[in-house]
Amino acid sequence: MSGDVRARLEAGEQLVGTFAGLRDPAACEVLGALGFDAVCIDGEHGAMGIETIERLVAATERGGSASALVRVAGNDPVAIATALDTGAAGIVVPRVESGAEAAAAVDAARYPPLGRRGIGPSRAARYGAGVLDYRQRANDELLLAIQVETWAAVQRLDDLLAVEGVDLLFVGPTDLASSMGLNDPAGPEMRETIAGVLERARAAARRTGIFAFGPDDAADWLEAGVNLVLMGSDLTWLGRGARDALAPLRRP
Ligand code: 3PY
Repeated sequence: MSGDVRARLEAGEQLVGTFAGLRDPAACEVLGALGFDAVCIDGEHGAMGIETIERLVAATERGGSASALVRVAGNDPVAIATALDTGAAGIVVPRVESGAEAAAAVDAARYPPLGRRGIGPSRAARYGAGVLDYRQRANDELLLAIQVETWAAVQRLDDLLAVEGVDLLFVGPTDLASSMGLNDPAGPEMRETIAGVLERARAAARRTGIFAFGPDDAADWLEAGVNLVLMGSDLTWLGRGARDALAPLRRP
């Protein structure tokens, strides 16, 4: 499987990753070689199918320094199982809003007795050659993160926190702000709401994660003790890099 992100988080490391939304494996290979701890392939937004996701997981591994995570399209057992079967080190499940939904994610992501994931000897298990070893290690090693990104989830946070088998609560500030009717995902009201979520998760001995818009934002969340910060995406870096390179050439 693609890296040891869960073990590192459990050992107390704070990790920094980024999202991948481009469908060319070269993007993940580059990101995977830059020193990020994780590349999270985004199967939720954009037109990305499972064949592409599998290629991007392999490309991230080729990069050599990052674990490959997959944000699945939704809290769906097929999406979760096929994402893990690619060999990803873990998954991020978007828009989880209740204890029952968190339990469904566990059910789909974990092998019995914790869940009901089916044995599919695919890339994760070396196409069958490593199936017994993988089956034995998967429940202990794969990261299951659920996203808290709606006001309904914040209101039911205690129910989410009570579900065994979830490793990490990952805050999505943009969607959370949107569901609260706020425009600025980095404004003071959001900061306060998010700080409350992080504190309650920590009090329940759960690890936390968050999306950061850039390095300053990421540094603030690391300082605040967040365990996994996923900062920007390949598209962010492409856009910002090109804009910054062009800007001095266009000055009057
Ligand atoms: C959010 O900010 O809502 C996210 O889910 C980040 O990808």
